[in-house]
Amino acid sequence: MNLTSEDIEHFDQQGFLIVEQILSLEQVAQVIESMARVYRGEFTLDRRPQHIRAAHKRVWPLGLPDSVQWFLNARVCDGDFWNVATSAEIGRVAATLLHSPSVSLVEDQLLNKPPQGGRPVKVHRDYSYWTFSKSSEMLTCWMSLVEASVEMGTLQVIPGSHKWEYVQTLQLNLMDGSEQGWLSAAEARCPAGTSIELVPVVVPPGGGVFFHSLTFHGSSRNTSNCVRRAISLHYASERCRFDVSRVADHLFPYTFAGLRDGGPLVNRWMPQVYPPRSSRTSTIEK
Ligand SMILES: O=C(O)CCC(=O)C(=O)O
Repeated sequence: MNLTSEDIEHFDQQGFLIVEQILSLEQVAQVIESMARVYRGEFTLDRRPQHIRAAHKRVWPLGLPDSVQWFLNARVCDGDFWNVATSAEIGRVAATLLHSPSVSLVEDQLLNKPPQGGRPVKVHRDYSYWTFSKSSEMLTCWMSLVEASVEMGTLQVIPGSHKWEYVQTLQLNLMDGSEQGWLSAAEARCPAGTSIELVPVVVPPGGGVFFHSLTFHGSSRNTSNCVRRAISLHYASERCRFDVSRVADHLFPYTFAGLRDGGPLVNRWMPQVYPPRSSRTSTIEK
């Protein structure tokens, strides 16, 4: 993936960049296979601490039966998915778009949306779930594993919305899934005189979108007969700093182990993926 200066400028101005091919078709096939296994609760290399594994023998996806089956942090449970999620190549693109010398991977998601009416995901900003970082210099790489279309309920982004006012609000009902109020979070922040435009991410399998953590995005109903399969990876720039006061009610508190308040967001579960650690000995502390 080679980015042009126009690509970087587009990301800076619009808050997103659609890329036709991020994963190869071979990688897509492998990820689909690993995903099916992870959804069955079968893992190749479970990196969770022993006490967490003992307490949570089964790991269920979040969501309703007909909403996105939201499986968070699969990399921590599964070795195959760890390898995909920690790709230095995707990390390099994330670092370039964030204008950061390095990036760490702070979260990942498996995102199967059921066919024949799978519910919409309300429009939201990812940073509102990541206030454990004092900075919003973070981004998401969302990748489709199928031929993505509006009919399938592909992701849609709102251009320029990363520059709109930010007010910390946690939307807890992202997947409860009616069309009503689908856009309400964006409508509340849209500057007067600006109309909301939605850009659907229509890409072949392996394609996707990089978008800023403040870019509003969501997805509509899957009206097709096929499962809409997707994954997303979430990165923090080197300038992000840990805010320990924000993790009290986080779903996966152990993933913050060893992080120092005000220190970099890098530990064994949130690895620096670019540059790979072997080629760079330490993260710069500022
Ligand atoms: O896949 C979807 O429909 C929503 C994904 C999403 O919101 C995300 O990856 O941040």
